[in-house]
Amino acid sequence: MHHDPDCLFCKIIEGKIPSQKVHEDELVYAFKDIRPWAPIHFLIVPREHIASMEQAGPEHARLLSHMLLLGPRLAREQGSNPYPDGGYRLQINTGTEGGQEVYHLHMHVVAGARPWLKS
Ligand code: DGP
Repeated sequence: MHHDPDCLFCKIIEGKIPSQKVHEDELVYAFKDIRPWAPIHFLIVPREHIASMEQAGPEHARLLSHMLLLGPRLAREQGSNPYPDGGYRLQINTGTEGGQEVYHLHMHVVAGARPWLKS
């Protein structure tokens, strides 16, 4: 499995940098975002170092479907309000104009507020 010793999220997955774990399994590690946008905000990160969605291919289909299906389950476990009045946001930022800061693929799971709606 590809690993980058200089990558922040690889270091978090290895436990070299502390994090608040939400979930882990053989494919992913999930932990709370250090700068939350909402009361519930965590990241689902593949154990394999894939820089972004631009490097993802058909060989990652199982991983990507796992991430997508895990997001809602973990959002509910973390206390997201029930659908349809509650809900959650699943977001993968990609590249500079996509707002990506950390170049290790990750999916944001955000719930418990609607910071994206202007009030
Ligand atoms: P993005 O912009 O999609 O690349 O989001 C990267 C997120 O990673 C950002 O919301 C903040 C979070 N983050 C950055 N450094 C750390 C860290 O050291 N620990 C944790 N828990 N989160 C981090």
